[in-house]
Order: sequence, then structure tokens, then C-alpha cells
Amino acid sequence: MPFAFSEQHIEEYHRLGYTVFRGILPASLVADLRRSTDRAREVAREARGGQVQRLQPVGAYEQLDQQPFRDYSQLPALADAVHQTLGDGYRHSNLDVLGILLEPADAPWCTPWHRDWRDNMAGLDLHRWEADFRQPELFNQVNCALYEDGSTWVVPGSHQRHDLPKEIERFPERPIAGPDTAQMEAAQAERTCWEYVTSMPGAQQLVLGAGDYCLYRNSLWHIGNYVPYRKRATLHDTADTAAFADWRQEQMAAATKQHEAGAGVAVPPTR
Ligand SMILES: O=C(O)CCC(=O)C(=O)O
Ligand SMILES: [Fe+2]
Repeated sequence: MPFAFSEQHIEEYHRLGYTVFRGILPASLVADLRRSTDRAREVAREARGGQVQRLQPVGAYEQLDQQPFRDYSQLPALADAVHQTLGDGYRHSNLDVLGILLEPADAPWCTPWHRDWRDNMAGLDLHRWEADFRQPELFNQVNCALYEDGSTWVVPGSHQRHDLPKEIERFPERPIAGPDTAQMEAAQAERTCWEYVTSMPGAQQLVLGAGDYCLYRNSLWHIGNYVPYRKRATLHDTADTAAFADWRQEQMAAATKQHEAGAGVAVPPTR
């Protein structure tokens, strides 16, 4: 069935913190994007080794064919679905941010469980995040899969609320640590990551098909869990607003200042 927008997308986005526009990318565009992202995988691994998680932003890499990314960022069906879900001031893509999430070449691994910015941006003003995490125009993120992708897990509905007691009990230490799989052989590392992922109360796997566009709130509890045998090229983007662009710039500047004052390391929430 071709993609059809419905009110269920709006309802799910608000209740669960994510919704999926199934098969919204035409197959011909998926094919073109796969060609560009095959090259992106090589470029990323040459630059940063086989375990690299992403290449971002794609626009910084002139050796890639940029046309498929432009076609994706101008796709009328996507613009329309995002406008219908979020409203008119939202774009479905920002080419200055757009990246690609990739599978590891060598060994399974997973990120720690986290809410973006709060847990993976050292030096962030946490009071500011606490005050802002429910703001509709902030924190809208996108995973758009070019191959079937079950790497992302979420705790549905957690975007609406603070951590629950059982979540704090599971992860009492902050920053939250991921599992240490460095010395493990592959099947053991995969099992250890799986146990870590599923130890979060209410965790659910998000399974995307090729050409699915998932719009989600990155203030949700979520995690990425990766295995080398599952090929991955998932566009990672933002359903951006001017307000969110300003927020990011302001927070990055403040965190960098903190760092310069010796208070910690300011790193963007990317690997
Ligand atoms: O790989 C994913 O889908 C999630 C990655 C993620 O959450 C992150 O890097 O912050
Ligand atoms: Fe994240």
C-alpha cells in the first residue's frame, strides 16, 4: 500500500513520542540513496575506523553524490506528512544536520541508554534541558531507514515525563554507562548488549523497513544497538525549527564555555 497520512500518526507522535511514515520514500529514491551511502560508509571508515557509528553532516563530504540527499530533503510527501503532524513551522529535513547511521564493521556494541542532550552532552545546562524537554518545537529527530533497521530501542511515552523510580533504580549512576564488551568475542558482546538493552523497563524495539521515516522526540529514553551482520544506512536528521537551531547553538556555546572554564568536556551529541 502506498503511504497515506492519517490522524493516527498525530496521535502516536504525542502519546508514544514517535510515529513512522511507512514506505514514504519511493523505491527509486531509496536506490539512489543506497548508492550515495555505500560511498559514505567507506569514507567514514577510512577517516575514523571500522566501529564508526555515523557520518555527519553529509554535506561536508564532497566526494559523495549529494543529489539523492537533496531529493530526500525536498520530497513533497515528507514535507506534507511532517507539516500535518507538527504544524507549518517545521521542516522535515535540514541538510546542514543530515547524517547517516552505519553498522559497525568489526564488533557488536551499543550506546548507553539515554535521552539526547541530557545524557550525552557533557557540560550541558541540565536545568535548561529539564525546563525545555517538552517544548514542541525542540528535539524532533528523524531516523529514515534505507535498509530494514532494528537498531533503535525506545521507552514509549517517556518523552512526556521525568525518569520513573524503576528507571532511576536501574540506572542510579549518572552519566549512565554502557556495557563493557571490549574484550568479548562477537556472540558474547552481542548477548551482553542485548541483555543491557532489554534490562530497561518498558524497552521496545523500533523496527523500520526500507523507506520508512520515523519522526521521534529525542527526549525519549532511547538507545542504539549494533551488530556488524546487519547492514545499516539510516538517514539521521532533524524536523527542524528556527527555535531548535537557536537552542542548539546557545547550548553548545554555553557548554563550550563551561569546558574552557575547566568544568568538563563539551562534545556534541554525536559519536
Ligand atoms: O542508532 C540509533 O538509532 C540511535 C543513536 C543515538 O541515539 C545516538 O547516537 O544518540
Ligand atoms: Fe540518541
